[in-house]
Amino acid sequence: MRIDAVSIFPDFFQVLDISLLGKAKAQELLSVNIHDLRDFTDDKHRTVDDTPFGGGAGMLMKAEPWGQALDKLVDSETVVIFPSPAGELFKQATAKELASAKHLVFACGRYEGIDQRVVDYAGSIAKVRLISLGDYVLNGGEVAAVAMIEAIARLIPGVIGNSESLSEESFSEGLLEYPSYTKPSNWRGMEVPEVLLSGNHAEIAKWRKAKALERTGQVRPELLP
Ligand code: 6GU
Repeated sequence: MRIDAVSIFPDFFQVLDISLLGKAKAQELLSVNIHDLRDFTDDKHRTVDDTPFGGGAGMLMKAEPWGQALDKLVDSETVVIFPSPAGELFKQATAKELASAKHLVFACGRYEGIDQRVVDYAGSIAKVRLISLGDYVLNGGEVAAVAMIEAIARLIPGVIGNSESLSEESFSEGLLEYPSYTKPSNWRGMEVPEVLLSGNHAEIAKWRKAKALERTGQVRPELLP
């Protein structure tokens, strides 16, 4: 998979060079390319924002730098993602869907957002998704894009190296993950649940399922079947 991200703060994406994604890139399963939106301006001040028609607080991102960036990066096989609190919710199912794409472009807005015609134009040359990380407001799309890229990239076949850890994690069966323990079996007076020390795999699986259901019911009851 190829991922491009466009932003006025390319440094936000440096964290992607750490660990998992570093491995994915080393295995050549993924290439990530970060672009500075200001490189797509032609004026001396490298202007990317302007005041909104109709008035209102704050600045909007102007269309043409985005137009130039999209023209360079997008083809008909691209999925263009606009991180936005006004978008559909990003879920594990969204990550799975996007993990099979050939090419993703993340268009990261700042300020009060991007001129709507950029989204409409992107939709005329490629598939477009407006995607939100959750019901709260971030200062820009970069942190959301980094989170989405990590969630997507670890699902690319071959990246994680242990497909069982994918099938047993939270959301893989629509439930939150059961609690886990490692050595020592007694830590500061707290014991590991005895069934986990029993070696009885059927009983352990039963216990884990019950704990996953219990935890999901307590904190995310809307996820229960
Ligand atoms: Cl994707 N962008 C911004 N700016 N804020 C958000 C978000 C995205 N998701 C939740 N809040």
